[in-house]
Amino acid sequence: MMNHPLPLNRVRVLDPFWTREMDLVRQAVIPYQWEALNDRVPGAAPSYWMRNMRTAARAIAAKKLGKYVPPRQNMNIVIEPASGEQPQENGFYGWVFQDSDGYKWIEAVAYQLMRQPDETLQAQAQQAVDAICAAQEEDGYLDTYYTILGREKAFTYLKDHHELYCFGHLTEAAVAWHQATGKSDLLDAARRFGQCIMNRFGPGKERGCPGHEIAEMALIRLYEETGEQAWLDLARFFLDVRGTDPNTFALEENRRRQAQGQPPLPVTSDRYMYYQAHKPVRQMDEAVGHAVRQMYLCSGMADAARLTGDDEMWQACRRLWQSTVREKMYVTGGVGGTHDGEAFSRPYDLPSDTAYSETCAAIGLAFFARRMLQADPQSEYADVLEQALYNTVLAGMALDGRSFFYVNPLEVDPAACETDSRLRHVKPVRQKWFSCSCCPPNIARIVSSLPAYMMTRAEDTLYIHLYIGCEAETQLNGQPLTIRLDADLMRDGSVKATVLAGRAAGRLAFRKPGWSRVSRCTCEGKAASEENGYWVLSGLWQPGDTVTLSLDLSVRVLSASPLVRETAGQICFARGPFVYCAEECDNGGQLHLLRVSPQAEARVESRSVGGCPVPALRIPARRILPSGQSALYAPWQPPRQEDTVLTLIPYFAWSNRGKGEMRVWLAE
Ligand code: FUB
Ligand code: ZN
Repeated sequence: MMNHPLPLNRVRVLDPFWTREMDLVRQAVIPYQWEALNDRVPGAAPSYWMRNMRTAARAIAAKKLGKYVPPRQNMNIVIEPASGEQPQENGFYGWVFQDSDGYKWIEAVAYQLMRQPDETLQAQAQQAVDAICAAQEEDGYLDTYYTILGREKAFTYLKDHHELYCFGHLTEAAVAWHQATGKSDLLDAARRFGQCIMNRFGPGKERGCPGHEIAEMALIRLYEETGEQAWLDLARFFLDVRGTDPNTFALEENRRRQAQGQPPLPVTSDRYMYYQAHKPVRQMDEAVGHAVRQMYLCSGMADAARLTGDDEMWQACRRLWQSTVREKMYVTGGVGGTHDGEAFSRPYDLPSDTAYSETCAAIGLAFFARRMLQADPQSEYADVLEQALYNTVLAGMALDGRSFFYVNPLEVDPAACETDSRLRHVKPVRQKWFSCSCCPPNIARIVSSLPAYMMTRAEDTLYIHLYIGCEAETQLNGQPLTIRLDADLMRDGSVKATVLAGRAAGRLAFRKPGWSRVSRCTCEGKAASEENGYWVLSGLWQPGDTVTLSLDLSVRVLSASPLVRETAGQICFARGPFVYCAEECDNGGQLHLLRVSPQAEARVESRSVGGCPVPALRIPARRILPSGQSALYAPWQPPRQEDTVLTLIPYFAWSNRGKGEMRVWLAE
């Protein structure tokens, strides 16, 4: 079964919670990031994005005149000015993939323009688009790092040098910009770069594949936007080459070694697990290596399987999905537990305090889930999509939209983060920007494109995956239908779908959330049947028809599998899609001394956190008193404890009230 997200300009989000988030991105995050891309945020790490684009454009002009003087720089993965020195006028700065930050920003702007036109914003994005087009070489090549530092070396280090990753982000931005404005300037730039890539790679040409995946799903998006088969073929080529021998990353490594007079290494794939190039994709069965890469690969695979009917590819997607969500995902929907390479660890290794759980990896999981839903609407995919979105993805951004988390731990002790090198990656407060700033613009683009995750449409069925209040214009069996969804999961579990306009025969499918223990779905004159975790109602739909859902938002107590060593003897709390945490500002420090019973009755209380109204939980608990034992070790005695009442807030809202301890998992 194939189904597609609704066009963004056909869905108007009305949900109070999500409207706030989307407006925040529009009003605070996007303008702030524009300043960041232009290096105008005092105290924040410079981005160099606009600077690199302009330098590349000047380099291209100078090359044409035969007057190009390359900067005095080596081709490193990240290049910063020497300490105390100003950047060289003609130099490249930042990470090798720096171009992608601005591409993500344009994509986010495009989605916001589909929500609501805005001349100023569009003019700024046009400036960025023009800068990109000016940085494109005559043969379509577009990557400022190589244009500035050594075009002759282009495409020789696919494993780590991210050209195809930047191409992927450019393409995603180009499609969104085209959809939002009807303008084809960026789309043409992406196509021309795509053609330049195709001139070099493909069947009968050089073998190669992205060292950081995304081009696969982006090419498929370009195919779906333009109908041009070549893009789907190139995506499949990249997927087919990956992990096959002789391994293309090994071959390129050997070419470099040869140039340096070093002996060659074996060209087998086994060394490339970190890059998901250790075996052919259709044989993969475990989520491994760099987490964002793995999630982006899975997304491309799911798209390819959907469009080509490749069952082997689909079965691999299923296995990778299960490995991810059954053995390697945090309760907050984060993935990639180890900071060692920002990667997936072994099954059930989900540490709370040293967690990596990169924001981009949770975003990648949401991409993967949405694509699994498109290929096969099963509620388990939507459950995980929601878990990632409402918890880790949102936690990546402060409630004022002005600072961000890259790493999303489930337990924080600021004093430890600041002194312990094993926790160097964990920040107790969000940062203004990062020298590697992949996450902030990624949050901007996913939040701005929220409607693409809420519903999907097949010929005869509208699937409602997320209960986010909105008005949506769609079609069933070719007939128009406008539906309003009234929902506010922050407040209660009642959801109502009302047909506002149109008249169409077909099916409406409402997800039965995994977290809702007792739920009902009713509609006068229509019986709901259950299918793959959805209530399905069929018949003729016309204005005034309503479907009422009652979802169970009572507080849930969760435990992790006993195989997760880290959380043995601990529980956490959740309500609807929200996972909760305790913060020092509500509960005092030393959160590890709190003891809470799974039977404790939680009261829901409305609170304002960082200006955002949230339902807090108040739960009777006990606190062990450290004064009960002064020696480091002593003969056991019942601990001295006192009664207390815990305050828990949704995880996404933590660290908005200053620096302090935080814990999701609490001792039972
Ligand atoms: O390599 C590009 C991006 O930077 C990755 O997706 C992130 O994990 C960060 O390493
Ligand atoms: Zn990131």
